[in-house]
Amino acid sequence: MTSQEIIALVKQRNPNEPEFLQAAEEVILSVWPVLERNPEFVKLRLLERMLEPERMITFRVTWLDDKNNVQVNRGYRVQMSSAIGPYKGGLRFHPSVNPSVLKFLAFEQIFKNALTGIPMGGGKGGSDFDPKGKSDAEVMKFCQAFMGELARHINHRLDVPAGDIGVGGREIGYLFGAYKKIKNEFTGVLTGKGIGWGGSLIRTEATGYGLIYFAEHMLQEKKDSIKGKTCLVSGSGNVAQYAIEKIIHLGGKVVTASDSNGFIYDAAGITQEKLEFLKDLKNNRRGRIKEYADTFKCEYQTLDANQNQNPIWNIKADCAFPCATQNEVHEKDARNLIKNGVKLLAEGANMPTTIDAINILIENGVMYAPGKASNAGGVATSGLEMTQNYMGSSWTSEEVDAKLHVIMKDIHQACLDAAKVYGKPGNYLVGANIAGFLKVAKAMQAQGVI
Ligand code: NDP
Ligand code: 2IT
Repeated sequence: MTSQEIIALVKQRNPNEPEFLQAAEEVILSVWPVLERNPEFVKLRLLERMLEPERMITFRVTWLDDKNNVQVNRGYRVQMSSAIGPYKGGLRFHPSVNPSVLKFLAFEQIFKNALTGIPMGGGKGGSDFDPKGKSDAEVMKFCQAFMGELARHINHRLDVPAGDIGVGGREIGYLFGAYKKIKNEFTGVLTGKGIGWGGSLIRTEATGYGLIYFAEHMLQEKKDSIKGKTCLVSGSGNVAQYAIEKIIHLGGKVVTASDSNGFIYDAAGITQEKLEFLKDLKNNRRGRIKEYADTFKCEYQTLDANQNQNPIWNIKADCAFPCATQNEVHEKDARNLIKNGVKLLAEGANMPTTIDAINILIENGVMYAPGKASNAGGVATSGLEMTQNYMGSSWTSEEVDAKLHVIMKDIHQACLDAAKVYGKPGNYLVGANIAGFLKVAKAMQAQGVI
């Protein structure tokens, strides 16, 4: 079989799933040299097996809103791969959630989790439920109804969900409470739990902090650092907030942040004080980012999600960190980033950069880190939360942060090593895909045809 034949097969088996095909094609092409060197992997059809979810659950979620109207949503859990550990990955609540989006996320998660060095398989789930504009009571009722079904399919040794877009501390609390009530057991079945009831210190910060630790290692390869760099960040949720915070800690300047309505351009830089305002705005008051621009008198521009160009990437800067959602950096954006002097793009979101945009960045010598490597700090710290739950004790912030540091450093090195062995030195995309793939492939080979 050739790589193009496998791509054709995936297309034929998964029609109308553009995001899944995009993620699949990227991995198939970059790991192909590994298959050429290991005919046994081809014979065992390891890649085709990884591209087929081990199990995928779709279910109805029915709940009553505040006006006592019946609401119907769709829930999912994609249990993609358990080759190296229990299924692990977040839950996304967003109206755009569908099988294609969740399969792409679950597929990426296989390789990301393998890169962390912690034994975790790949999974993802969620719902087309939109938490925006819903009361706390409605979110709670939805979470309870969602868990009413999901609880049958997960447990702390089998499948451990966590947060993602639209699922943060509030939702994890309601989901955990519902699970505990249904199963009559207190276990670490979810990660991202509150401190004091099984959560890990630093899990909230981990994805954003880990992203910047990873970027700092990339810059060190060029004898450079984040200090003094002007940075573009998109999004203003969990990942964006803590990426901004770590850039500030390390002496860099962040000039942008966004939500699905628009973005702010604060040329003076987001300070820790302004960031605290943003956290309160987004996490507690659940407001729109325009309020930041109104309060701090900086520029604000609305965004049109249907355009294949995003003006946030057309600002003079040194580094770019997309931290909102998939396909938010297009071909034209990549050209704008290069024109504006950007030398590094590291993904906080999952698959925020289109394949064409990635190729343009790499061809033009921009250091590019794929999310499955650079945003792995979140799930890695979820892995640390699981370990603490199994042990029945917890580590200090300093201990967890130190472990996160080591994990990001090791992932960075694993990417560089694999890229070098396969003749693409410095190519983090190829390195991440190959290093993750090899670990999972060897486990599948050892476990037989299942
Ligand atoms: P949040 O829900 O906390 O924040 C998401 C942010 O992105 C919000 O600012 C949101 O704006 C914006 N956004 C979401 N969807 C869109 C869209 N379709 N168009 C424009 N803006 C959008 O999510 P997270 O910060 O947790 O996740 C952000 C990204 O990081 C996702 O790709 C996620 O998969 C990835 N990720 C998350 C990890 C985690 O630990 N949380 C770990 C690794 C990756 P608005 O408020 O208007 O919706
Ligand atoms: O995309 C991701 O890695 C996450 N949303 C975090 C998953 C997790 O299990 O912590």
